[in-house]
Amino acid sequence: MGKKLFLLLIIAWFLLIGCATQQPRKEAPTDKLGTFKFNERKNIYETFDELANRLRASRYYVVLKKKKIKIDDKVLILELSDRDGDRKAEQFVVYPDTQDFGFIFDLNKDGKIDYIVFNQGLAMTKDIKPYWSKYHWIDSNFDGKIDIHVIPTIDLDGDGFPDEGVTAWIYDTNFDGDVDKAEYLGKDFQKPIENTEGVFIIKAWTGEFKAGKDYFSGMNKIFSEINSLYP
Ligand SMILES: [Ca+2]
Ligand SMILES: [Ca+2]
Ligand SMILES: [Ca+2]
Ligand SMILES: [Ca+2]
Repeated sequence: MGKKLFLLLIIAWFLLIGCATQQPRKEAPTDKLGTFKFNERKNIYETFDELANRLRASRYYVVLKKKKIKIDDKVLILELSDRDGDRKAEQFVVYPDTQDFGFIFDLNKDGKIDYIVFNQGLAMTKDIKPYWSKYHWIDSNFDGKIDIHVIPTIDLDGDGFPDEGVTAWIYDTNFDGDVDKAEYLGKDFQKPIENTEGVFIIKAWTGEFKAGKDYFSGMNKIFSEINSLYP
């Protein structure tokens, strides 16, 4: 009898542990961040980038919502999925024939997405190690429109590989859709990008490109569709 009781207790203990580990986390790592603060942008960026890596590796995948959307005369399917088991969406996918997927977050907890970690694709370090690279798109004033774009594959030394730890930040500081400011952020430097006749020339891994007028409108189309489906 004593042995049986002991065995039962052991089983009950394992069941309890099992249930406890299946409970959704009470506090997400992003909860500590609170709202978007410009001075903490690098820490916010790093926190979400790491979180996106973890969510992508998660084996949990439950589709919560689906919607037919139309972007530039293309009919696509937008899907929101739960990747951490809390029954709320963290991932979006647009298909067919797109590589558009990413992770979505509500930084200020107003029920609307304001932070997207968006698939950029495979990139390569200087020692030829492939890794998953992603853009960050931020609605920093929570008005439903993206106003910051972060590009992680920047090649300032021109060796044909992304510089480790260097990002380009493109800002719409007056929230009218046009770029007003841009900068590079490195591990220990901050370098403003100059405004050349209304455009900012960004030295990306894949070549230089210009950011200027109406820069955010393409991304805002997907962004507003995601928000219309969320939560
Ligand atoms: Ca979730
Ligand atoms: Ca929000
Ligand atoms: Ca905004
Ligand atoms: Ca602007």
